[in-house]
Amino acid sequence: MSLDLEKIRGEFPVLHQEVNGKPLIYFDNAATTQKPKSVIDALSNYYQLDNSNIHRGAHTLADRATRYFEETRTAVKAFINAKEDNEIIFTKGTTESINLVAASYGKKFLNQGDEILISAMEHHANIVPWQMLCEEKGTVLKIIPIHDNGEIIWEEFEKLLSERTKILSIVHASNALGTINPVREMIKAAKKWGAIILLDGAQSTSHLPIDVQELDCDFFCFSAHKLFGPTGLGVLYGKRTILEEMPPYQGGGEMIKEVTFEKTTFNEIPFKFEAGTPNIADVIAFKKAIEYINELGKPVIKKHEDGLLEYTVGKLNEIKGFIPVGTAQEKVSVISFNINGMHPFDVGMMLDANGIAVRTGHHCTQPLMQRFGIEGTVRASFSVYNTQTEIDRMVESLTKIAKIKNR
Ligand code: C6P
Repeated sequence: MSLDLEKIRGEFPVLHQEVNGKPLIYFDNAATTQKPKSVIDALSNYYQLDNSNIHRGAHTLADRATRYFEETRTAVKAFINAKEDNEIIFTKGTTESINLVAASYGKKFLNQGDEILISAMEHHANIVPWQMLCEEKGTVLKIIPIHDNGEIIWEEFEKLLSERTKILSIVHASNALGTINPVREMIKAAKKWGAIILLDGAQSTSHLPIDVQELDCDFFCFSAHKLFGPTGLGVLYGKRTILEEMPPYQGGGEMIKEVTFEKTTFNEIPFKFEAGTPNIADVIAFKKAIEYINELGKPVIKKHEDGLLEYTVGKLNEIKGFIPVGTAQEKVSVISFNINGMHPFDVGMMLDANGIAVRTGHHCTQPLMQRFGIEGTVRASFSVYNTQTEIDRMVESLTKIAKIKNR
């Protein structure tokens, strides 16, 4: 099945505007995707019709809002094929999900000398929480090195595994390079040593089918805003048996069973990890984003994006001065590059002057940029609503930009 791009584009109001006098071309989807009308309407409808606090009120609106909220949890469970609803915890985003695991699981189960394994291509969200834990507990952070094409060096990964490896926390798809890591094989290898696995699915969940049971990961994290959902909302999936053993992350309302001044007992999962009034409207609207993806079908979306990626790489390789960064075999639709002799920020500004939105800089992966000996890159990342015509316009602009320094 191929996509009806005109219809799809019609569902995203933000795309239909001019920027700097040119029709907007939005190629910053790895930062955040645009939102379809169904998601925007769900947000507005919630505030117009259902606004209420959840899990507590004994009135109709509260019941309705609670039901809608919990329906999203069930939809997320199905979306990533978790076993149970209570394995789905709503957070602020991938960042908070990883912080929750580091702070809760890490504090309880990790000890001095234990090792946490991450890769050289991690986002800061999958580096800093572990570093903070290492400071506190004397655990050790180990880094899996990568090849020049942006793939992990398998032999080095295997060498780093030992009985000291307590956590493997790895990005499923790199935001800065696009690399899809061989997580199935990595999980199998790390499990042999008894490690707990966390997958950072921030960039994979919108492109790849996710089956947490088949993957056999212990934790899986992603952000709603990168898959057509609202900002400020994320998911932490955790295996029930592990979540039940973990102490709460934050204290407050909702996460308790009983409070006295002497002692507090905690609620069941997932509520134990959802202290305070949650992001009700965004959770409810997120169900529409999941439905949107399910209706189109991830394989169809991925095929479209793969086609765009291949087409772009072919065209950009023809530009004198084009330097790709990250050329792994398996990639999501992210293309990172530099133009010889030019600062990525300047390239980004010139593209913006033509209405083309890309991200420039280190993409919150400073150690990765250091690995490549660069300050940053220009990053174009595609989504389901992007077209070949838009790519042609970017290529045309970049050809002119590159000529400034590469005649
Ligand atoms: N990457 C990008 O432009 P939050 O900010 O919590 O929703 O997601 C953090 C995060 C974690 N891991 C990966 C692989 C990510 O790509 C991101 C977010 C955005 O690449 C914003 S820095």
